[in-house]
Amino acid sequence: PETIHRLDYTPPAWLVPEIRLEFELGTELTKVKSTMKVERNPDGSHDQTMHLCGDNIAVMSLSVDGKPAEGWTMSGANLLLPLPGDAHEVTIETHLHPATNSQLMGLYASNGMLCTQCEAEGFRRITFFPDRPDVLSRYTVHMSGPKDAFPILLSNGDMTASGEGEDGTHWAEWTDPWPKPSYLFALVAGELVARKEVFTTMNGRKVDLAVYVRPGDEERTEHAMRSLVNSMKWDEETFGREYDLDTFNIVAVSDFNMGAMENKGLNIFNTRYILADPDTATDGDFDAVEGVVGHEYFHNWSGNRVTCRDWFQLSLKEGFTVLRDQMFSAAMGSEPVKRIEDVRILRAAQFPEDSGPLAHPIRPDSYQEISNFYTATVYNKGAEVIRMMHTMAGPEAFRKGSDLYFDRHDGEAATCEDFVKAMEDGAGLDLTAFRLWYEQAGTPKVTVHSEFSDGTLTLTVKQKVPATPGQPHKKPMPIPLKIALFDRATGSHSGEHTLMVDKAEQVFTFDGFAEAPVLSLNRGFSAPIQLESEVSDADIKFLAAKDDDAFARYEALQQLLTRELLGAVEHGPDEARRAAIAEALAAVLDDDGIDDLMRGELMMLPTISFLIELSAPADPMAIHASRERLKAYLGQRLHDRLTALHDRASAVAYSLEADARGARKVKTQALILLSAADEAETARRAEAQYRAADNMTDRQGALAVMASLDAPARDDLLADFHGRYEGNALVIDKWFAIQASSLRPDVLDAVEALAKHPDFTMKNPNRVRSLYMTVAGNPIAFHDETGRGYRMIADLVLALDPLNPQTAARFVPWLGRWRKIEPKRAAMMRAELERMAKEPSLSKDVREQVTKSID
Ligand code: HT7
Ligand code: ZN
Repeated sequence: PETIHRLDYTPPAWLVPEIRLEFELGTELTKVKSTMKVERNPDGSHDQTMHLCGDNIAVMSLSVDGKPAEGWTMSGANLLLPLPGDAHEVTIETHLHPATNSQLMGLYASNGMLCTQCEAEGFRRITFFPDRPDVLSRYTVHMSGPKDAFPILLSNGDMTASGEGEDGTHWAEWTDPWPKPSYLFALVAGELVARKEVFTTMNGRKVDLAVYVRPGDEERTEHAMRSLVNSMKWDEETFGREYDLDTFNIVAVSDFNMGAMENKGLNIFNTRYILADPDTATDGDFDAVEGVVGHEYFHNWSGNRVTCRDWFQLSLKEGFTVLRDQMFSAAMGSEPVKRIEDVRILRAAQFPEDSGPLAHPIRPDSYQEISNFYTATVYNKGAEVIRMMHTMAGPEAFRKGSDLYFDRHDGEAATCEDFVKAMEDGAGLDLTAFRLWYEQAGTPKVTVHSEFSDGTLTLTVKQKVPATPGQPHKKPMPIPLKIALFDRATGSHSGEHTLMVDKAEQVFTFDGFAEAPVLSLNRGFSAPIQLESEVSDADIKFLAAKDDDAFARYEALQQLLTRELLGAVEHGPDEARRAAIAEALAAVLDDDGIDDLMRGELMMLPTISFLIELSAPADPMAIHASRERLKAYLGQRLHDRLTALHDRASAVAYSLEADARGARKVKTQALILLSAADEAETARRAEAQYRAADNMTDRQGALAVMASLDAPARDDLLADFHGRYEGNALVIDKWFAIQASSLRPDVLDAVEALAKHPDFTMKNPNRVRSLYMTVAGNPIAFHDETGRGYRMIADLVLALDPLNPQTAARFVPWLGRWRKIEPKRAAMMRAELERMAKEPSLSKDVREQVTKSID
């Protein structure tokens, strides 16, 4: 496959200022007529030929200025159209078959309705077009179809006309006044019902809001609507961004490759991120709905009004929008808890990517298939990079930078460089060296060595950015490292410092201490680095108890836990350290000053994926065993506190308020710690929690704990859960995932049986992910010593690839982590990659991931 390089960018030779699309809708056959006003780009090459992308479509008719076109040719799937003048009208007809579109890109059928997904390169599956984000057009969309099958007809912008046709058909016309790239085009047709509300913007304009779902689901849209209204208000208050159409529609569809899509004025969502009520959605699901609704809405400015020049700039919209959704969720809930969750995701998903064969900078230099670059690096590390600018500038100056960015580039297709320049000019920062974060892949490793004499503390900070594919030699990165120096006697500090670390080795001194202070480093996770600190266990324990930065307090406990978990793999448990951990956790359980949402975070052990990262080449089973051993130890040592906590939290009535959510969180965390210590008692408590539950958080939490136990009630509860929620796709997804996450030795047998269950289908990405992504993330299953877990994932990729290459490709990176794993398993993982590579008909998506993962 062809490799596309960032530096090869050239502006388009032809522009399309206006397009009219006419759809005759049908599930089996949809006819599309596109009429484009095209004009030569004064800033482009003077190519006489217009290049129109296509994918899996054929030209049914083609005319230029009303006459049949002459001299056009096909170059592979693309159309080459010679045009003699500077401006023309081009009309093309294509035929689509939505019912058989299993890739879920372009126009497809889902659960009886028709919908589109065009980012990144799906529009070319609808009509021939210069399908690149720097070609911006005004769209008018006319659609007609049978009224009984498609009573609701939606597209971008506002509806400008509608009417009845013949033979039970009807039509609607939608006009979007804002020029947009083709990836933001959307259309939805089907039987839908809506929750509606009117939002008044900061300038008093009324906007009609609607959340469309399938009949029967409308009761589960209240939280999505609330989240949308909150997002609109928050973006006005925090970034000064107002909505710019009279209509804002959201539609939930059950077959979707990703989470959601920010099409202008018509966001399309995976049902998973819209539907939520207490009986079917956990607190985590509620949070995810809020975050994703916010994310897609925020794209209206960071992505739509200012879009990307080319796909290498993806982080321009995604990194910035992730930061915006993180800030929004923090503002709606608990800031420190949200920060902890975001860092946990970064460490579990992005750090492994950054140190593996698929590592790439947040602005990649090349790709074969752009869908493979919707990664944790582009999204989450991209957000961290902009967060560092926020840290360096402070909130007011950052806002000046973002205002300037939006003003300067409104209506444009911009680059990451444009964003950085606007931040420099608006926020008054010098980001010359900081631009390295866009260029270099890899997580910097930072070590801090401290010495104390005569009242002076000397910190020697060293950093090393590891080599990554294509980048063997790295320069030191500019790292804003927030620190505080604690007085041992008083337990307080005299203020935070932000050290700008930008050399391979640097020395910082601090005077005026009577005794060596305790170091609190990278507070708030001010930089996305791996910190190797020499801080003693005693000092970490001090911070775990006393640090006033909630994130740093969490971090101190995690560090202590990590030391013990990895140390025990090498040379067995360290009694003194285990006791220190138990004491620190006991303090967490006893501390009335901590709310339960934070307590729940502090009770969680580091993820196996993060521990593998730190101990490569890792024996995943040894890490898992070490984790279970520590859980058992803590479960025993803290037994009375944990059961008391479980009892206390069980008495709290259901509500969506923070206290009640916190109670549910600690309830299940207590069960998790207890489960490794006393199976029988935990099974009794889990069963009681399940049977008493009046909400999904408690029910799922109890069932997930139960799924790993060998308890008599286990199978009954699993059957009860399935029976209770039969027909509710999102909850049945949970039923599959709960079983695939089991830590029992028979988990792979169970997964094989589940793959044959009548509710399992390869056609629905949520269902496939619920079973197999859970297997890939379950160390007991995936790293089974026979290699069966690896084979299962490779078999899945090969079976899914012909149907849905994008979703199939997302499983490959799990096998690509072979270098991090001990040699015997690594060889089996690599062998599966080699087996996949031999398959001649692999998609471009899977082939790119497999080839890069083997090297
Ligand atoms: N911007 C959206 C990306 C997206 C996507 C990309 C490839 C294939 C399918 C997709 N669906 C949505 C999602 C977002 O970041 O908001
Ligand atoms: Zn996004």
